[in-house]
Amino acid sequence: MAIKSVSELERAAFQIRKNLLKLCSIQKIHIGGDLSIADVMTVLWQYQMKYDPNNINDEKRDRFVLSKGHASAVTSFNQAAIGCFSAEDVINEYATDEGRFSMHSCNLVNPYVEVSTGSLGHGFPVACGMAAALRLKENYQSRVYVVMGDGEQSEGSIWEAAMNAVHYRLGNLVAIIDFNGLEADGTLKEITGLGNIADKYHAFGWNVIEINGNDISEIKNAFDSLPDSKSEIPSVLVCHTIKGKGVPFMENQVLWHAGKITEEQYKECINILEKDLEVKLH
Ligand SMILES: Cc1ncc(C[n+]2csc(CCOP(=O)(O)OP(=O)(O)O)c2C)c(N)n1
Repeated sequence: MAIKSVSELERAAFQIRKNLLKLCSIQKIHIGGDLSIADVMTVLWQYQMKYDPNNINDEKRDRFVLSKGHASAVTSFNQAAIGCFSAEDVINEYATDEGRFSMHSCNLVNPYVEVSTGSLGHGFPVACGMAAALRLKENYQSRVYVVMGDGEQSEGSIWEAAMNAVHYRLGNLVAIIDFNGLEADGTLKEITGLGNIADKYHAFGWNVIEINGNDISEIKNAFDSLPDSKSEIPSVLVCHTIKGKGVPFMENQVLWHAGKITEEQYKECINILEKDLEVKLH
């Protein structure tokens, strides 16, 4: 059942962060980029997408591709929230030999993953192909949502896909860019420096929606404003976010691209997040 209200979505995003930090106190995960995109992923999975965990091969389902495949934990916890499996499953099986969950998304072991990802720059072109294929079906309604990193934009395949999505009129494609300004080992500006990414997609012919990607209400409005899946122009949500969002000692810190926290740090984080939620709900 989709969540409708902003306050319920705030609570859901809090629970996602809590699960992420619990896992992070047990295993090393890509916590920085999980936290930056946590709000968008919560609204996407728990409000926006048409996806029935009991009928995952339904032709009418929306498709999701995690092009920044290292944000696997935040994806799995959202899938747990809608009933694909439990959050405890994710925590217990993460990075174990027989487990379905690990530092990248893998559909060989997890049927809820549409496409295995982790090598950056590949998920986006695959998502374009999926959107094009769906448009060949009569009466299609499905959208394809694809989440990318901002550092990932420096892969050449991204721009080939961006051109082709417009050429093939993929109005059922929704690209989401986690624009957090940091990569794995430096800032975006130091490494490739994208300039104005919204202008670039606009110049390629995309419908560009620019939002604060850590504001649940703005995210929800952005999804509500998407053109019909039968429209002919692909949409991109440029989401300004903070890497490590919600945990002050991780925010905007390159070193927290991936890592593990102590039990004490976990308790400190939860205290901060609880206070933060209280403020948001009042
Ligand atoms: C093709 C490829 N090159 C390099 C890497 C190593 N790598 C993993 S995450 C990452 C940083 C990506 O930064 P960004 O896209 O901004 O994502 P964020 O961590 O901010 O979510 C890199 C370079 C990779 N996974 N794939």
